[in-house]
Amino acid sequence: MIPLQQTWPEAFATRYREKGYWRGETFTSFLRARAGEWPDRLAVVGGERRWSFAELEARAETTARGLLALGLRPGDRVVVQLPNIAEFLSVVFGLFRARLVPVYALPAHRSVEIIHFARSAEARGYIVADRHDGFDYRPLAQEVQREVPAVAHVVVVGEGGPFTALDTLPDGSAIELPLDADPSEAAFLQISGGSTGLSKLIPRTHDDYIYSFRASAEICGLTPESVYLAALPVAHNFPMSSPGVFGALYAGARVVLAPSPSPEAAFPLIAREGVTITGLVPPLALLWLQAAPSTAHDLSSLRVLQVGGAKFLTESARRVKPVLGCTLQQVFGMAEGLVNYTRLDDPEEVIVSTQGRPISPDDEVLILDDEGLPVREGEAGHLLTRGPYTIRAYHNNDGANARAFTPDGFYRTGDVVKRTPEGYLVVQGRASDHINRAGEKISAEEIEEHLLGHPNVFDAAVVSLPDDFLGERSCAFIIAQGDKPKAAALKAWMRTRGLADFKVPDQIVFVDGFETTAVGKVSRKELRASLRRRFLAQAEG
Ligand code: OOB
Repeated sequence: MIPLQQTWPEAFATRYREKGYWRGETFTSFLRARAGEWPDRLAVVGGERRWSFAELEARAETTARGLLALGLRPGDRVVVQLPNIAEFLSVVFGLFRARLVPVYALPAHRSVEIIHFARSAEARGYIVADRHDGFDYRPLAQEVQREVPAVAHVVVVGEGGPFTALDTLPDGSAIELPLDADPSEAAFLQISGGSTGLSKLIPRTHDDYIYSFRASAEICGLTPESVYLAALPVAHNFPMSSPGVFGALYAGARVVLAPSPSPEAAFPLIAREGVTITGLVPPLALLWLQAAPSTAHDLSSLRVLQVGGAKFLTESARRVKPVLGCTLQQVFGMAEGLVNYTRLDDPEEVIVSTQGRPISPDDEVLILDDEGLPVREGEAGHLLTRGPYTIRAYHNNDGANARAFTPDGFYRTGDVVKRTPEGYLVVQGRASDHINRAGEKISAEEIEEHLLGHPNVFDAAVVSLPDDFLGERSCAFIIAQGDKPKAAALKAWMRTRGLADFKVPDQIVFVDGFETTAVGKVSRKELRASLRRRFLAQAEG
């Protein structure tokens, strides 16, 4: 087994330990501690399942043994693609117990994304649900195995079909479980929003990730009496760790998993389970604000509504308290690390008009101009960061690392922000070419590559357009060749490519040509910017 090692220089690692951020805990050790302290306390509610801390731990151990008995070996990477069901937690804690390394995929991902994760993580296993949201994951798993034969083991939660079902894993009672992980090892690989090209893999260590959700749980006021509703897909960093399901379990609180974030699914759960805190992306928060006044469900247990993943406009933010009767918390985070929160006791004006301040006193934040010099206080600039839970490198990706990190280890977030005198960040926009579609990050480049695969597409440029509901929607400008396809047909063709549905362009605009300058072709970045500008000017005029 070759563990994925921490990438912080030793001097930083020492400091983070001395300051008590990194405490040497692991996922396995903290779950064991909770199960020891509160064996019978209800920890996880998902569908019909209601598991105590002891039951969660016992299930994790059975899963760990079963996966090793199946043939996985400590150190192997395992792509996990599960919706918000209780087994998400027993499976990932089982993987940690067996020293297997989860690679988190979203339920919306399809063959293109999963094959990419499996290849770049060199995965040997893939764990899926049988079906979710009308989609059968087993044919997808067959396709992934055909393309990436190294994925030797597929496990299905539910009906196994051609594969092993989770509850019929081979008996592993005689298996000797490995010693617990070194806390400085990568516990799992998270996926990046993918601002250029395909998603990158983000190695997060036990030390750094546990610090981030332990501190988040404190900032969010979690106690063993709290009830956290995972409404967003739990594989995403926000509902996973800000404070998310892990922060909740760490605090001894209860996790409730919602099958969907819609008011129809979530409101009855809030009422039934006495949910005290949950997190949403802005478009969902708007839907909740719309649905709440006329709902028959009692939402009065809700104390905190977190909103993040994309910019929540101040005017919408102002409505949260009067409509839902709870405190809004803005969350501006990234899977690479840095997470900012407004604090629960901040003045209302700070809560509605900023995206919060960092978790840690040791989160270093730089705001730089295009030349790389610090902007004057209060001016907008590029956000760079370094700290006790922000990665120093992506997994196995020298090209991306050279672009995304400075030589002294700052991560270039791609976001453009301002800082208030009190140290709160206000997101202005971003420098990188991705579309933030309701919190889902879409790389313009990745979608352009796909469009170029169509025989009647000569060239394509994908940009974000403002959208009242989604925040941003994607628009593809296309130069056709030969028979010009219909927009609907092109979208339908994109859907057959095995891409997550949210990546299919929302809008397609055919153009005769792209602007080039006198010196020749403009950069794709400038091209996208100018297409976007011209389109918006025309739409307004
Ligand atoms: C979260 O993580 P990712 O990795 O999906 O996306 C990170 C990017 C940020 O760089 C920023 O561009 C955008 O998403 N973003 C926001 C935002 N929160 C995230 N932009 C404006 N306002 C916000 N509040 O999205 C994520 C991870 C952990 C916690 C919360 C969100």
